[in-house]
Amino acid sequence: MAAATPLSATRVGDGSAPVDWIDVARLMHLSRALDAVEEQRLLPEGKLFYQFSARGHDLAQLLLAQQLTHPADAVDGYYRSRPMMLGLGLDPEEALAGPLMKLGGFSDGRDIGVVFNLARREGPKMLPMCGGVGAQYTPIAGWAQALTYRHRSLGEPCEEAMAVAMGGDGSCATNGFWSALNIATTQRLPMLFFIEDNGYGISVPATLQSPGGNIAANLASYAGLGVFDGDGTAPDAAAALIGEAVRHVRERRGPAVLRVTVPRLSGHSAQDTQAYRPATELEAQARRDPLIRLHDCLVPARMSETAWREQAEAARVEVEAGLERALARPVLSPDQVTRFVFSDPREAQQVGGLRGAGITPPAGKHEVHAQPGRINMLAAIRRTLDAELACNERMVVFGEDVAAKGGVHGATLGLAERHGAQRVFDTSLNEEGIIGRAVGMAMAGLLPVPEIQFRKYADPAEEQLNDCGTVRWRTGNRFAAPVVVRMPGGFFRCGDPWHSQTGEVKWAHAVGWKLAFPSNAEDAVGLLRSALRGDDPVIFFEHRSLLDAASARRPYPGDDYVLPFGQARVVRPGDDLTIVTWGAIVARAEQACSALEKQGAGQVELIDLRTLVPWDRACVLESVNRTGRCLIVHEDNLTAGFGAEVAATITDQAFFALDAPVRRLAMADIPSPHSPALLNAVVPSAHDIERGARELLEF
Ligand SMILES: Cc1ncc(C[n+]2csc(CCOP(=O)(O)OP(=O)(O)O)c2C)c(N)n1
Ligand SMILES: [Mg+2]
Repeated sequence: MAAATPLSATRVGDGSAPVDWIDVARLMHLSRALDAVEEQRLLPEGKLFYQFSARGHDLAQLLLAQQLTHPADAVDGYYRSRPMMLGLGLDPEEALAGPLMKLGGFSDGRDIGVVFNLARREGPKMLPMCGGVGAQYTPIAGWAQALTYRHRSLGEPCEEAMAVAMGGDGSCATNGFWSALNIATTQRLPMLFFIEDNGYGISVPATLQSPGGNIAANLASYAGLGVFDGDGTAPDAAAALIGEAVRHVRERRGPAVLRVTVPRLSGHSAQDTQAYRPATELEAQARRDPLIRLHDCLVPARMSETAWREQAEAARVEVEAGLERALARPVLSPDQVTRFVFSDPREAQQVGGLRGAGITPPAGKHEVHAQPGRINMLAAIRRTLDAELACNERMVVFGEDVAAKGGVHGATLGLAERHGAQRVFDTSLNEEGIIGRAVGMAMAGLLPVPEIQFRKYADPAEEQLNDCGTVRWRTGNRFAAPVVVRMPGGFFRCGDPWHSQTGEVKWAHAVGWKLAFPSNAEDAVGLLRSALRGDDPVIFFEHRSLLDAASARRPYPGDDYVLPFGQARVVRPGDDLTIVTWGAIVARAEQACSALEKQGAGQVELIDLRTLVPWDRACVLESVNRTGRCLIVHEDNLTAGFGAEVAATITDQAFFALDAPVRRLAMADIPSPHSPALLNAVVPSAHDIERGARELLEF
C-alpha cells in the first residue's frame, strides 16, 4: 500500500499542486445544501422520486475533482457522484433540474436526476452514468484507451490526460469492474479506479462483496496496478493520497486503484431506514463526518469561523435561488419524447462519434462500380474494412483473435499488418470489455469496430449493448456512441447452441440499434460502409454459411459504394405471393420460387429485407397489396421472432388486400441443434418454403 507523500506545489492537475481548501469548503457546503433541500423538502413534498445522499462521500470526491483539469480528462461515476459533478462545474440549478425532471438537467427529464452526464467540447467530461451498478467501468476504460490512441496515432495532446472510474464497494463485485480492471492492466491504460468504500451495498456488508471487505488489499499483488488505500474523511491525508494516485496515472506508471473509506451518513437512498445497521455503528460513523473534519482542519488555521459560517449560508442561498429557477423550468414537451433514439442530421450530438468530433465522413455513392470477378462475402467484408481503415484514421478494429490470426472467420486477415497494431488489435476474452470499451472509445471521438466472435457470445455484453443503444436518448442528444459491432452467427454445415444462433430479433427490440443482415457480398459492402460512415450504433450480422457461399458471391462494387439502410431488395418479381426473408434463407427461398414457377404454381415475389432496423415496410406493403398473400421465413426462433413484427404490420396495414392468412415459417423454439440431420429438420429448407408457399397460393 502506498504511503502518503507531502504536498509540493508544481502544476495544477498532476496531483502535486496545493489544494484550494477554500473552494473545497465552498463546494462541501453546496453539496450538503443540495442534499438537505432534497431530503428535507423536495422528497416529503413529492417533487422528486429518487434521492441518493452524498453526505460522507463528498470530501474525497471534491479533492479528486480538483485534480481533473486536463481538457481530455473524463470521469464515469454513479448515482452518488454529485459532489464530483459540482467540482467539475455543475451549478445548483442544473443539479436540481435533473431530479425535478425539468428541461435541462442533462436528460430533459428522460432519466433519473442522479444519473448525470457532463457534455462539453472542451474541459473534463462526465460520461453518461448508468443506473446499472458496474456499468460505468468499461466505457471509461475505453476512454482511457482512446487517450493513448489519440496521443500516439492522432498526435493529440493527451499524454497527461486520464480517465477516472468512480464506484462503491458493492460495484467491485460486478462484471464491469473486473472487465475494466483486466483491460486497464493488460493495456497499461491511464485510468484510475476510485472506490468509495462505505461498507455497504444498500444493506449488504462489504465483506460479502470482496473477501475481507477491502478490495485494495485484495488487489495488492495484481500485476501492473498501482494500489492506494486510505481514509477519505481525513482532509490532508486524503488530499495527499489522491494527489499521489493521480500522479501515478498521469506520469504513465500504469492504471491505479484508489480505495477511500467513507461513511454513508444517510440511508442508501431516501427510502432506506438503515434498520439493518446497529445504533453503535451509526453513532461511530457520525463522528467520521468529513464536514466536521474539514472544519476542524481549516478553522481557524486556514479560514475563520465567520468565513466558514458565511460560506454555509451562501451555499444555502445559492441552492434556494437555484431551486427557484429549476422549479420554474418547463418539462420537455411530450411530443419530443420519442426524439433522439437515432441520430438527427439536423442536430449533431455534443460528444461522441465522428460528428461529435466535428467530422463529417464522405457520403459515398449509391451506384455500383462492379469490378471484374466475383468475391465471396468474407473477402467483401475484409476489403471494406481495409478501405475504410485506409481513409479514416479514427477507425479501430478489435476483438478476440482479430490481429495476428485475422479473426477465427478470417474477416480481418492482414489488416493488422497493413494498418498497425494500434488500429487492429486483439483484446482479452471479455465481451463486456469489448463492447463497453467500444462505447467509451466512440465517446472519445473514435470509430470503434469491435468483433464479437460468435453472436451467442454477445451475451456477456448485453448490458453494455443495451446502454449503448439508449445513450443518445437518455442524454437528450448530448452524448452518442456510434459503434459498429460485427457479429458472425447462424448455422454453418452443422448447428449448435453456441456458434449458430442468429437471435437477431433482440437487436430489433433493443432501443437505438440499427441492424444489417446482408445475404450477399455486394450488399455486405454497401451496408458495412454505410454503417461505418453513419452516426448510429449498428449490429452488422455476418451469416457464417454465407461467408463463402456461391450464392452470396458478387463483384466488388467499389470503394465508395454505400447502400442505405431500410431499402429491401426485390430478388425476383411476382404477383401471386410475397415471400419476405433475409440472410441465409434468401438463397433457399430463391430455389423454392424457381421450383414453383417451373411447376406453374405461381409467380412469387421474393423480398430480401437486407436490414431489419430500419426495415422497408413500404416495399413489403406495396408487394402484399398486389399479391394478397404473404409468407415470412426466418432462421431465428418462431415465437416473437422478427417475422411476428412483419406479420403484425401487414395485418394492420394491408388487411383488406389479404386473400390468405399471413404465415410464418421459422426455426422451432429450440436452440440450434448440432447434428445436420436434426438441424435440417428445424431450419426452413427450400422444400419447406416451397410447401408453405404452395399452401398459401392454393388457399
Ligand atoms: C446491476 C445492478 N444490480 C443491482 C442494482 C440495485 N442497486 C442499486 S445501488 C446498489 C448497491 C451499490 O452499492 P455500492 O456499489 O457499494 O455503492 P453505494 O451505494 O454504497 O455508494 C444496488 C444493489 C443496480 N442498480 N444495478
Ligand atoms: Mg457501498
